[in-house]
Amino acid sequence: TAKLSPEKLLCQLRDRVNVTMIQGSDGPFDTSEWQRYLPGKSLNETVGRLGRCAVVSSAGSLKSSHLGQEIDSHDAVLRFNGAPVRGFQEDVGQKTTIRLVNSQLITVEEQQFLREALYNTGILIVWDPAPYHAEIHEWYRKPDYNFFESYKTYRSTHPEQPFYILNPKMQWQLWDILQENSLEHIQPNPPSSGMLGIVIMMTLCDEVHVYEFLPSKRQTDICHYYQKFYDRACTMGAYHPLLFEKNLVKHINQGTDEDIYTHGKVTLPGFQNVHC
Ligand code: NCC
Repeated sequence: TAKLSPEKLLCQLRDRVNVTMIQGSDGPFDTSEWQRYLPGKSLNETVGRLGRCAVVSSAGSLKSSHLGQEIDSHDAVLRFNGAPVRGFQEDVGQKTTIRLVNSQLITVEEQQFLREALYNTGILIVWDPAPYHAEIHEWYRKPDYNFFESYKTYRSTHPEQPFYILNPKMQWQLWDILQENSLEHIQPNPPSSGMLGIVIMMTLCDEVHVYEFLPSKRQTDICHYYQKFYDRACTMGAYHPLLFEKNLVKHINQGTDEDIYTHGKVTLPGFQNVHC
């Protein structure tokens, strides 16, 4: 259903989706209070240039995949929300370089977020659904979840761990491209953490392997590899435009259909390797 060629679509993603983290010079964050909380270094400075990267979805189809070793062989691994590694190394590996969490998790589940050791590894990035193409000021006044206090508390207790706030502009720049390349009208809800994480890694890495975002032969209605909870909406999407995200990722996949079927694995180029 995609309208652009894979090459052109990659160029659109590279040129129109601005992946940036909130900085102390941005709008309402340019106060002395926020300077104390926001990381001093940029994400790029913190991670350096990355070669091969893995994005690990939280899908139930990772169960019994034995992909752990392959995932850990990457220079960097991105995981989502509360997805654990302990007890699941065989299937999902143990390396966590970046963890992308939604604002709901750090607000509604604040106590777990502040307590659980799971979150103390690697670089944290939090994102929050913003109104369509809202300015940072407007979003700051009306975030979907008011996660700012939880963020500050975490920063105070873990000052050495890099923890970024994703610039909310990115989600709608990406959503516009999803909509333009779909034949159907998409509900104006932001992309899933999975899709945001894929594009974040494409900006940081030379090559990105995504695991079980496009489901393999192990596809299941079990929502997460770490929970006994059944819901088809986890894979197909309800709030997030997950199906459209998956169609787009399938379209730009540079790996084989066999890799998807056996490993749930997609291969994407880093934006440095996209020539327009
Ligand atoms: O479930 P969630 O996502 O944390 O999963 C992370 C990303 O993995 C991909 N995924 C997951 C399950 C599945 N069967 N197939 C998949 O492809 C998706 O790309 C997904 O984004 C989120 O996107 O942030 C989400 O977060 C959860 C929940 O808030 C967190 O897990 C914290 O508890 C949302 N679930 C609910 O709100 C009930 C989910 O809708 C989206």
